[in-house]
Amino acid sequence: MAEIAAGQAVIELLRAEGVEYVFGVTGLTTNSMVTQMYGREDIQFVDTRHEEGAILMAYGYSKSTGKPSVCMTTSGPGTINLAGGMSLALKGRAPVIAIAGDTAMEYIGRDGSQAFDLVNVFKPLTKMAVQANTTERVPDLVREAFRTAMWGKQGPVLLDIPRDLLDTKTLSDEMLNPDQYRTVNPRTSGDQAAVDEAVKLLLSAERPLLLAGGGVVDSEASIEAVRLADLLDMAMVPSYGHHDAIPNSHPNYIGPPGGRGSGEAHETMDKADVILALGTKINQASSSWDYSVINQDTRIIQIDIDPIEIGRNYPVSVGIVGDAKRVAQQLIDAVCSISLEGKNNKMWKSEFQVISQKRIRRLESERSLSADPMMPQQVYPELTKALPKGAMVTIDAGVAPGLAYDRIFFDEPRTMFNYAGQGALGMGFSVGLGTKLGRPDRTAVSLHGDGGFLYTCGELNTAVRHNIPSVSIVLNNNCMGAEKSQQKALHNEKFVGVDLENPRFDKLAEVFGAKGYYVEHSSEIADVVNEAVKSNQPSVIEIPVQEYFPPSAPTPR
Ligand SMILES: Cc1ncc(C[n+]2csc(CCOP(=O)(O)OP(=O)(O)O)c2C)c(N)n1
Ligand SMILES: [Mg+2]
Repeated sequence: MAEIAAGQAVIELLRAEGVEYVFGVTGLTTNSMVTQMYGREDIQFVDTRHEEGAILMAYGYSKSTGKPSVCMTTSGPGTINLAGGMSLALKGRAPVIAIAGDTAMEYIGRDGSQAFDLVNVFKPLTKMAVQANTTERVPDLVREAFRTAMWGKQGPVLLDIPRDLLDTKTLSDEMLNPDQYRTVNPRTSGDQAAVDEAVKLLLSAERPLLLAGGGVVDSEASIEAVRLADLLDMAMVPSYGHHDAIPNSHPNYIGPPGGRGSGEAHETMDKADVILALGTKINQASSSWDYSVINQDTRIIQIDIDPIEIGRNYPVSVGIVGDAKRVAQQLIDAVCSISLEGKNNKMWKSEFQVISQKRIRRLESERSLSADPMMPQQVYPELTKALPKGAMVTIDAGVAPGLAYDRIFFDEPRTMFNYAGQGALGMGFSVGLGTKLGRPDRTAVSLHGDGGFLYTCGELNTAVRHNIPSVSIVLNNNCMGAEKSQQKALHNEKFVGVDLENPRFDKLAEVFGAKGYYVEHSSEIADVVNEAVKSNQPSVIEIPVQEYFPPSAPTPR
């Protein structure tokens, strides 16, 4: 490559990775890069109204596509504003690359204006946080950022570039393709002896259960997971937050575990004699990490790309390090080499199908609810009617949106997005926008409480300017319900900081130039959601709902 402006070289390095959007807010220190996107169609700067919105959108983009995403922020406060979203990207295993323009080298380490030790601020929140120290190193460090974000268990990276390394500088770089500097689509096979041992255990099982985790989504192993479950009559349960790992309409599907999941999933997990934990660390929310859900006698086969996760939370009978898709295929091959039909566990299948039907009946019984304002449960069957195939749903924290865990059915991977064990209220709106930018062919819906929606709803302005037609549903119970329920149960109803007075969210949307809808009757929900989707404009639907604090899903112990 001929000598070009160093800022332009950074943009070309991003283009080599196929980056189409850079999310961020401008600042003096990034202008040499940002202005290089002027007038370009192949790469656009999505300017948000706050850096947190930028990184949350990047997160949604990565999770909906499986591709790396990029945000670009300025020195000090601009980049520090990424911390919340960065911690979500770490917990949610999203390859988000944050390029931070820093102050010039001469202001670092002497309390210069906006100078902070960003590398150390972000070290615990990233897979790698590094500062460039010469202009010539920048291309290699950009490649290192993508390599790090994408290998193994994916995650975020911070690349700090002091502005004087780019401003007025030029670079020439031999532009490499990603497959020249990192493994693209890497598939690590599992140890064959361990695979054979796992198959022996699976074939001896009478009540096998597949626990499908985020690794199944990340490695696109859903088809193999279902094939295994079919071959061995395994009950299927997703790990909490990864309900889209396996099709929820499959006859072997039970329901999600977790406090906001289903007691029926817990009941089935408890009965299993062998659990095949595929692509999962067996997260805390799925099992509480005790024996209240998983039976102490149950034998566990665990498959994870990250060796540190094997046996970390439960003792395993067989542990296999590898890519979920590749190892699942190895298991299928090994089962079929013994018997092409696999092994039927008919009695178990009829037993777990009775349990899954119990869940369906429990959810159906909620259809007879009626109240004014409506109960939040009433929203879900109506919303489900309106969701087209492959719709992506982002669930914010909060008790009313949290009812979605047990009540929305996911049939395709990369359609469910949540706070991923990071737990931040308010992530939903911007993440939902990012999913829509990533997959414009799919409908994107985000579910919020009234508390969570105001966190980043300033990005309604970004949605309108950049024409991102996501549909946001605000379940308004006029309180921080999840916390009010705690103060009610554990603190003698001394309510502090939990009752809210809100603006009308539909009117707020209209002020921003988005569509606003207000729905008081459950029978209108499906039509309004359909209308919002058809409008192809950013839309906010406010639904007033009762305060309702459901008990946690029951556990066997
Ligand atoms: C960043 C952050 N701050 C605070 C909390 C604690 N928190 C969890 S849920 C919640 C209230 C949610 O209220 P709302 O969004 O209205 O949903 P609701 O529970 O009322 O349905 C709060 C304050 C959190 N999880 N994350
Ligand atoms: Mg609320």
